[in-house]
Amino acid sequence: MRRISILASSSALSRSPSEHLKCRRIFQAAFVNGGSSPRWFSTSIGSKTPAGHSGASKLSLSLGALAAAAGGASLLLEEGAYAKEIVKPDLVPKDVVLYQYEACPFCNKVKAFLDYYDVPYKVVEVNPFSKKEIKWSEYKKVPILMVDGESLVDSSAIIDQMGNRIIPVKASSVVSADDEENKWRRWVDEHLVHMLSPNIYRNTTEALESFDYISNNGNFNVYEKYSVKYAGAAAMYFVSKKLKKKYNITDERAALYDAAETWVDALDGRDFLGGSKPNLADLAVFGVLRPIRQLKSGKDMVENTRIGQWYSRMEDAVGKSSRIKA
Ligand SMILES: N[C@@H](CCC(=O)N[C@@H](CS)C(=O)NCC(=O)O)C(=O)O
Repeated sequence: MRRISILASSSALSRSPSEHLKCRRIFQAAFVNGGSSPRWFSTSIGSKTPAGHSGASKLSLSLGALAAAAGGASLLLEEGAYAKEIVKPDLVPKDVVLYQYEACPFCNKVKAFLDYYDVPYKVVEVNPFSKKEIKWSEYKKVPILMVDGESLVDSSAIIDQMGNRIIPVKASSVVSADDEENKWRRWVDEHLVHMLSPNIYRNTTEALESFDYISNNGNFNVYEKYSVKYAGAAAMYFVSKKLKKKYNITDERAALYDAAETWVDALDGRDFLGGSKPNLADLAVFGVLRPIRQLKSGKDMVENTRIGQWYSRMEDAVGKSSRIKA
């Protein structure tokens, strides 16, 4: 369903000039809300075109009349401007199964890719203690992606191989070692992911919050589920202190904010690193941040850095999960 957001003028003004230019479906009207506080709301007005964002936005509301009736403060009416990338149906694999831990950043990187390219996939949640779901595999980490009977391992390699398969036009940039996209994909694997554990387990409250999420979403038997929350939180609290040393982090929050700001600087005023659409680096950053977004560390990051607007654009572009029932 196409979404029309009505944004009050203050949030409209917080958008960058490039966003104003690039959002193709913006309608401006004058409206009085009696000086009340800014707010936004959404409504569905119809179904999406196959491309999700084609020229079908013939919203012919008489905004002038609305404006005339209301008169006064400025409002923006904006359709969700970004959409998934549609893959040629014959390139989409028939059977895709992701072996994962729900909260694992590498697994979420793969899911961001599959969701954005709308590749249907089943999920098998692996028990981190027994790993019985991946007994058949020599590789003992997750993610493992089974694609039409072939098992792919390691998140970046999985994305490269899937990218070569379903986005042929991208193949040359995927293999080129030193382009911008690859540089930032490497930054995700070599820098950004290391910011996560020290932040989500940084004190007992946050470690418990993280393990509450992990124990409720992971594959644990009933005994593990209740013990993992407290034992896991305690263990990871100490592990995260070691990780801080290993990666030379003194203030973990400052390091997370710094990474977020570094990413926004890399965007250099563009909606996405990929320009008007996300590229594989956008998807990688979004994927690894997604599991922490609703935790205290993720909320703090969005409140204290400029990353929020890009993150919202990514949510819009990646859209609903393409996960199907196993
Ligand atoms: N480089 C790998 C790293 C994968 C990884 O370290 N996964 C963790 C989960 S987040 C794992 O499976 N660790 C081993 C374990 O849980 O026993 C990738 O990008 O996929």
